[in-house]
Amino acid sequence: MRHSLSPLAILLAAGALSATTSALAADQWNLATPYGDASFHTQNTKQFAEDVRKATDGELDITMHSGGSLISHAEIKPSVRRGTVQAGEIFLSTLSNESPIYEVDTLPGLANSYDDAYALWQASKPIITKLFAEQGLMPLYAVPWPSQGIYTDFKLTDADQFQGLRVRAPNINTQRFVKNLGGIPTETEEADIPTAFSTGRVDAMITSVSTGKSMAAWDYVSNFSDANLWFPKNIVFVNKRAFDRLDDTEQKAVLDAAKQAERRGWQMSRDDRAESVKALEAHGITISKPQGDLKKQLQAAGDKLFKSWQERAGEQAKQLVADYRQRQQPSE
Ligand code: PCA
Repeated sequence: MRHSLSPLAILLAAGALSATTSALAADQWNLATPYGDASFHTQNTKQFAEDVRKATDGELDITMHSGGSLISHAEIKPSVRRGTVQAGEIFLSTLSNESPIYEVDTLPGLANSYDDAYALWQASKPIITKLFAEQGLMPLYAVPWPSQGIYTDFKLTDADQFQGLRVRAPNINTQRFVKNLGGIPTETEEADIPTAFSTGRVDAMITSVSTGKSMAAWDYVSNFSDANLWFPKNIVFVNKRAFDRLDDTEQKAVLDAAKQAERRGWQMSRDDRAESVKALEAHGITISKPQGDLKKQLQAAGDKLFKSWQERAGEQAKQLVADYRQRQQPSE
């Protein structure tokens, strides 16, 4: 009988080998992300790895494993905690079962523009850094997806159309939002979207124009309701022990490149949003803003979600929102 090794097992074996044979060789890090090469997030993080390689003359070599090729999304954070891999990228709000803090970038009506989303990240960063530190992790940077909207294979004009509709959702608050509207939420990873539609497991989805484009939404749906729900983020983070093992120059290179990646990533998100809108329209997707009744119904479903969060959120989460309100610009 043949045994095949998983990519992770091969990687671990190779790591053990190089650690014993070449103590003086460059540091090798692995960084796992669930998102594919077509995603601007992945392109940004690849550039981050490249910048670190250049700044350290190859002394810190970060290999990206994209598209969930090494570790599944849910296993990335536990794997970085254990140090199986040194770094990872995840969709931050998938951590909302750990703390209501992780829900703040999926709350309707809180941040409706990139500027707001940035102010919210500035207010969140110290608390999230602390929560990560308690688990031996260190955040490097966070970058938002374009705001979330609703894809359907009909023109969405009234929340009644959600009755019995199976809607793909990428995190808990999106699922709650769908439920508030009378739909049936189904949690599906981004990479599984095409299969979920083609096997008839879902009829509609909530995500960004970027994911709509990279998952070829036009193969399954005809309309995008640009509801501007929220700007959820990806976060890139490292195992703190792995970071502490680096020398000063390498640590500085990582932090500098992270700073640049954050700045570049926010711009890439804006640019990708504009390009994706064009691509969706070129493939025949009709994009509209919710109007009239639908607008009110979405607002009501969102308000309900926000209220329930406020009831569950502790003092720290409430303080975060207060801090955000202070940082928020009057309007974009
Ligand atoms: N794309 C990812 C996360 C949010 C987004 O816009 C997804 O839908 O899974």
